[in-house]
Amino acid sequence: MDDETTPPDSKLTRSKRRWASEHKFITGAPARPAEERLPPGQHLVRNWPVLDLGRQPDVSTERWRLRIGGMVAEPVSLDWAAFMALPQTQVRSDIHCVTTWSRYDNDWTGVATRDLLDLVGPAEEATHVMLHGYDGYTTNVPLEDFAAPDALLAHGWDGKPLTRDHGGPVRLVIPHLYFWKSAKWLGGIDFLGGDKPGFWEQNGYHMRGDPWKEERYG
Ligand SMILES: Nc1nc2c(c(=O)[nH]1)N[C@H]1C(S)=C(S)[C@@H](COP(=O)(O)O)O[C@H]1N2
Ligand SMILES: [Mo]
Repeated sequence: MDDETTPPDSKLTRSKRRWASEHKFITGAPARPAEERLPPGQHLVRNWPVLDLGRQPDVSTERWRLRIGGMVAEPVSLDWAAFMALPQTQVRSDIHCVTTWSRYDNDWTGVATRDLLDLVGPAEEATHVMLHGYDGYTTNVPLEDFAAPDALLAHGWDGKPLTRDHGGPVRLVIPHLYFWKSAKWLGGIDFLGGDKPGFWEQNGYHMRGDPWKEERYG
């Protein structure tokens, strides 16, 4: 091979290639072409509707804990200080709700799911996670979707603490799936060796929920 035309295969170039394939460090611009930004059957809203089971638990940051367990090397229970001491990430992303509204350009602050995965070390056999809300809500997500580079556990929106009606103090945000997968008032994450339906999934919603494939109902 000719050194002039072959790029050097250093550790850094390998890392950079991986970052490029993962779209790492992209914080704003959507990766999809503009005409594909709005998934089929969706319409844009400017407001931010509130949807939940009708119970909005009042969880202070003093009382809040995040329990992570199941198929992980290091099960943990994080209090607020431990959670806020993790690396902090900012992501701008769009919301797509299965009830057909979408909302563009939401500025989230929180902990990237990837940084959480580094902390707990999922077992090789783990394939899915079950998210638990303080209101008793559950929803299941494939581990690969949970680990998406723009997925995060958000405690801030638009530069302010996430309000209680939208799931504060901490909610999940997985932008590339319908919003019912983004559990509000997040209190627990269980790593599983297989798929299991959560609340809406038991009631007919899709196990994965990709808006671009219109995976609304199972
Ligand atoms: N804990 C919890 N999380 C939840 C829900 C819920 O009822 N409880 N509803 C889901 C649904 S169906 C949607 S569309 C979004 C709504 O989030 P929002 O009220 O911030 O718009 O939260 C999702 N996460
Ligand atoms: Mo929803």
